[in-house]
Amino acid sequence: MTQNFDAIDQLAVTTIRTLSIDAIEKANSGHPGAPMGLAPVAYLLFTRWLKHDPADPKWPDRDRFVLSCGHASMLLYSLLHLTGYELALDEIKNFRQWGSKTPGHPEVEEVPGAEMTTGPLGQGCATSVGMALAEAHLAANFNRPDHSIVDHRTWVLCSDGDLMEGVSAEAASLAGHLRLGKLVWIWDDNGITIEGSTNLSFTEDVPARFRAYGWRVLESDDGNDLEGLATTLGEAAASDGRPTLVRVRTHIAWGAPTKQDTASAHGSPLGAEEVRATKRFYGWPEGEAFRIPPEVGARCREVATRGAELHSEWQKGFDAWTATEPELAGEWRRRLGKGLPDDWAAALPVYEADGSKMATRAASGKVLNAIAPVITELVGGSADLAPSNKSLIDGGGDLTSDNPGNRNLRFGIREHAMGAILNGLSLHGGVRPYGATFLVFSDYMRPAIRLAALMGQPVIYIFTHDSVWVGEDGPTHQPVEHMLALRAIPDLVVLRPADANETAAAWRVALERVDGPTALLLSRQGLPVLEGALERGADGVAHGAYSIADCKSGAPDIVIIATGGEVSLALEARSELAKSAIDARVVSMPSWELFLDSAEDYRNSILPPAVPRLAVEAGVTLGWGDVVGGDGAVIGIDRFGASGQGAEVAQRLGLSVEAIVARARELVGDRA
Ligand SMILES: Cc1ncc(C[n+]2csc(CCOP(=O)(O)OP(=O)(O)O)c2C)c(N)n1
Repeated sequence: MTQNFDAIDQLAVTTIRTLSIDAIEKANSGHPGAPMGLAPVAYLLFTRWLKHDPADPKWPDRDRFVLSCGHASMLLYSLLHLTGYELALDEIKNFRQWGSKTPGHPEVEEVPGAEMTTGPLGQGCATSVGMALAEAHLAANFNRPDHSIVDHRTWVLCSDGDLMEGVSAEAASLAGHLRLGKLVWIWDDNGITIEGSTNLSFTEDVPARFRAYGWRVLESDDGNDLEGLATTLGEAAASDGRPTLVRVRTHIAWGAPTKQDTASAHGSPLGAEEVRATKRFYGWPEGEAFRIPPEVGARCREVATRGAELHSEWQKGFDAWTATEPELAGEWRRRLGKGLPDDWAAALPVYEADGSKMATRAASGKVLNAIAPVITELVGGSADLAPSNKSLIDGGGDLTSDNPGNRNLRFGIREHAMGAILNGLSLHGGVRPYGATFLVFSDYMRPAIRLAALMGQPVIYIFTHDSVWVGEDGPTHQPVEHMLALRAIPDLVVLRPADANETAAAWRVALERVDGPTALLLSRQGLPVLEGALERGADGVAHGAYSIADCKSGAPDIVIIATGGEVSLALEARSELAKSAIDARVVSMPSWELFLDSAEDYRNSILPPAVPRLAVEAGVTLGWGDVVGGDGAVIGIDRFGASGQGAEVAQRLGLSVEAIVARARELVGDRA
């Protein structure tokens, strides 16, 4: 099929190239090479294949487009501007400047039309798998024989660096397994990275690797041949049931006389001389910057017209579907609006403090299963630790290629991809994703967790086996620095509940959060159901900390602050201290972030400024100094753990009732 390209299309491609060059030149910063090489395929995608409506970048049934090689941001901004998104030319002239809508790398909240924040290579590719999964899952649950309200593709532009990163390999493996047929990655095979030729470090047979994952691979040998590229993209758009990798051979900085095919064109402006020579080569006025020929503007804006038509066609179908499926439509609206069902919290289980013990991971599993029938958008799974993480939805079924509507995801041992896929599920909308593994392996997910926080995505992490009480598996499996490491991520809420009731409250906080991720840190070992946690825990957890056992008199002699499993130790210590007339308050502090967010009056009521404080947590002490203040003390673990029985390891590393009592006595002045 011939695609009828004319001189205006060629001119449009050159416009994308020169806009990118000019913006980078003006900013004196940026990456011109990739936009120059990728302009033809990206132009085709945006104008002929991508289903999108520039007037409504949030149209739920739009195709998702991810620029995984975020350093090529000017390519995206040029296309968004030309095709009619709310991104003025002045924004492009302000590329990379404070407050502009054209940040150095695309940022989802800042750039209308950016589906996600990219820049860390590999993340976009892996995240796209979550978007495609969400599409398949929602299509299975919401489409009806006469109405397809969910039917779109997920497209990715990626670079060598994206495909070198392990996270893209993990995600591609899973995408092939799940046969995500509407997923297309377009690989900018330009053979150049920052240090030079890819021959330095990347000589594997990438197409063979992807075929082995179960992908279809298409190849286009000339990244400047619009006709050839269009044929290939057309094939890519026609799914054969497998995800598709399109390898496009391009030239970095195509047209730059001395910089084409060199690493120097990757990440620096071309320079005035080279810009003039490049424009001369393109047949472009040398002296004019940010030039958009009117016929190019008009041609590109046809996308907006076509997009509006596609959107309104979809809307008609959606309205008809709404009329025949009112209940389903209500559910759709609720889910897309990120609202929880009315009265959902009534489903949360409650536990009596009857002396029984329950690991908080077990409590979490019970909470999940109690709310899953009500909160139907909950979809998730574990990186092969579901039995330990208690993360399966009973009766939810495995989400497979044959049953994409099911709710239990089997991520395999792919924590990093799991993190990114959770982001993709969340960014897509319509589902509420959670992922689980041991806390110690949260390190394997950290880049994706950081992006979830940066993008404000309400992903839920279930991190179990949260301390040295893991025991016999030894220091490789015993987290010590992880709580602090997670707390260090801005906008991530970290919650370490002390018992079953606090666990339910922590889930509540996580579910009610719509603008950022939440990590639930849960114990492997059984923990007593604590008195007071049911009555005051729900509110207390939401405030980040509360007094779970107060002093007997008006003011405490000491406040003992603890988190998770250490709260019950602190409570025992309080009873011991009472024997020597030391009147202690125990504060359960499941979340630093929420506590710091609480009103100052509340904080002072929980931690009265004049009272000495002792913090107890089975992790590194770094950071606790700020909580206890200069006169306070911290009991923690500033070393790796050790193999042995959990309770013994903890005891030997200094976490015991006796140790807490002794330190508390020191702080208040020995009264024994
Ligand atoms: C995870 C990660 N590591 C390193 C970088 C820094 N970096 C930016 S681009 C790039 C590689 C550039 O090569 P390629 O991906 O082929 O892009 P091209 O040179 O073709 O533009 C690197 C190492 C990054 N952005 N993300």
